[in-house]
Amino acid sequence: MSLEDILEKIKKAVVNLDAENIQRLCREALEAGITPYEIIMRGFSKGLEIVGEKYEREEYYLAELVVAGEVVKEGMKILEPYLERGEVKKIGRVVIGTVKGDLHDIGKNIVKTLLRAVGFDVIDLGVDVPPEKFIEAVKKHKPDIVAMSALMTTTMNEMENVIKMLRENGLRDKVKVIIGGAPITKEFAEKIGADAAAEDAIDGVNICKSWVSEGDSCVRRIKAT
Ligand code: B12
Repeated sequence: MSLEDILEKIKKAVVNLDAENIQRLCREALEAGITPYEIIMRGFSKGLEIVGEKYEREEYYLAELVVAGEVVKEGMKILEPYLERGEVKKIGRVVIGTVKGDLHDIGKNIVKTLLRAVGFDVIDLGVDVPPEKFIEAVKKHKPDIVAMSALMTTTMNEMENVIKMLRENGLRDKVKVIIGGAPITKEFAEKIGADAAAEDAIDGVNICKSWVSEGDSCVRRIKAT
């Protein structure tokens, strides 16, 4: 079986809500030398895209969205140990969360795992995070970066509320703000005063890395612990 075939099978397992075979397919893919990232981007994400389209066409309903999410989570359990590199030198600290009203966390969790893999200390606030909780976490953990995820056009505006509240609390110039999620664009990031919008998880991780390695004025390197 070619590498393309294996990735195609993983994509189809997500679309067909095949929780039974997803872990076996992920193991096969890793054994064949496919990277966890390729499995995520070309298998899981492509599959979830199709699930979303089916939902829009009313071929799938909420129950199927839930199961598709679970299938990916099962698959991620196999990939995560390959993404976590154990003891790595800490290069910075990120507070991450999915904004208020939004329960989507698959993308946010991928970003978290990759950030940890490259050496960030990541504080995950979870889903449906109100602006006050982001502010509280910034005060408490003093991160270099605040990262927010939103998957719905109806919740993305919450990101602006977090940025406004950072400003009101005199914290905006102490952190970089990166946003991501399917509906997020660079134009939106500019409009709401975020520092960057990520196209995907890797783009986001690269942007965060560039901020800490640039030694940006508001980015404080934390000591390896
Ligand atoms: C799975 C899913 C669910 C699952 C979520 C499970 C979970 N634990 O996350 C469940 C069933 C809970 C769900 C619920 C709902 N969903 Co839903 N869901 C999806 C689906 C199919 C996939 C989302 C996903 O995980 N994609 C894969 C990940 C990997 O992609 P991603 O999140 O975009 O993340 C990538 C990048 O964007 C980036 N990224 C993401 N966040 C961040 C953050 C940072 C900082 C960075 C750097 C990068 C980054 O990195 C990731 C990897 O590259 C999408 C369809 C779609 N095409 O997106 C609909 C979709 C998002 N859902 C939708 C809807 C309507 C709903 C519901 C309202 C349905 C309902 N009637 O109840 C509810 C809302 C619940 C709520 N309050 O949040 C709509 C949203 C439409 C809109 N208004 O914009 C979509 C687009 C489906 C559709 N086509 O209509 N959903």
